Amino acid sequence: MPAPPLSTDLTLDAIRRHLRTRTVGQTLELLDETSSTNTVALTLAHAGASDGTVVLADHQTAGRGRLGRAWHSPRGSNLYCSIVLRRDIEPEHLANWLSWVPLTAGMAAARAMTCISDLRPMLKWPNDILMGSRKVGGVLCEGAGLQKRHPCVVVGIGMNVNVEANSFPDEFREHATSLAAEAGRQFNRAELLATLLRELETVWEELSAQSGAERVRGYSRVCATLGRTVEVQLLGNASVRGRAIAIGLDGSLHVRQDATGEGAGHIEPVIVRAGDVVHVR
Ligand code: BT5
Repeated sequence: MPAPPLSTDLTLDAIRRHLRTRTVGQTLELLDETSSTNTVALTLAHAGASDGTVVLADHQTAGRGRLGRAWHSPRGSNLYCSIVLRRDIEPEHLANWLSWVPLTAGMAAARAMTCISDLRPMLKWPNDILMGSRKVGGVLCEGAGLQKRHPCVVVGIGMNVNVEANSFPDEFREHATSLAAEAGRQFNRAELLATLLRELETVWEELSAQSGAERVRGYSRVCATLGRTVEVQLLGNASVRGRAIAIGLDGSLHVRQDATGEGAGHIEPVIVRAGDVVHVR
């Protein structure tokens, strides 16, 4: 039988044929269209959805990024998915765990892309998946009950898969790309999704098993931000400019600020726990 056209590649059957996980994606809801898979997954999480539940949509009418920004989500060409993640975490480790969840999700997304395409995406701290300087995907984590001993997070991942590079809106066309635009061929989304879910399962097992130093080493290897001159917009109006020199054990970004004059070399780096990074050089 001839292969189905790629626009109909995202079916439950096709996903299950490729899926090799124990928990992540074993419960999976595939929607033709929704506002935002994160919104649906948050509702399911509040209603008690189990760890590893996945919501996937072919099209989002109100896909979102961080800080109320929009995520461009055309039909039939990309991946928009949200995963319910539940763990048993000691309260004193909660903040650390919460900062590593989005970083490790980005690592899993980059690994999955490499597995199916041989491309080598890198990560812009904290949540962008880049091919060169262009964004090919992003991660949005939202809490669904963090006050308890059993925190629950919804991890939303958007990947530009088969969308044409010239179809992005003007505002960010120069800064966006897709796997197909980079590789010069189309990809099967069911296979990519199943690979992503397997990689997520792996990174989240590693997150519980690894030492902090191993975690930092793993992330640093795929982090395009390290060594770059960056401009960081902190929450509020403040910003920091300098060289990104390290990832902290808590997943923070350490930035040595530009400074001149006596004693400049001894200024402690700024530790950034949340913010928007621009790679300047
Ligand atoms: C992100 O936000 O990068 C997180 C994106 C997460 C999207 C997924 S899709 C499944 C789940 N359900 C949702 O509703 N969301 C998640 P941020 O760092 O704030 O980046 C947003 C910015 O990226 C926008 O302001 C645009 O400049 C740019 N942008 C929007 N859509 C894009 C796209 N498809 N590809 C590349 N860049 C895009």
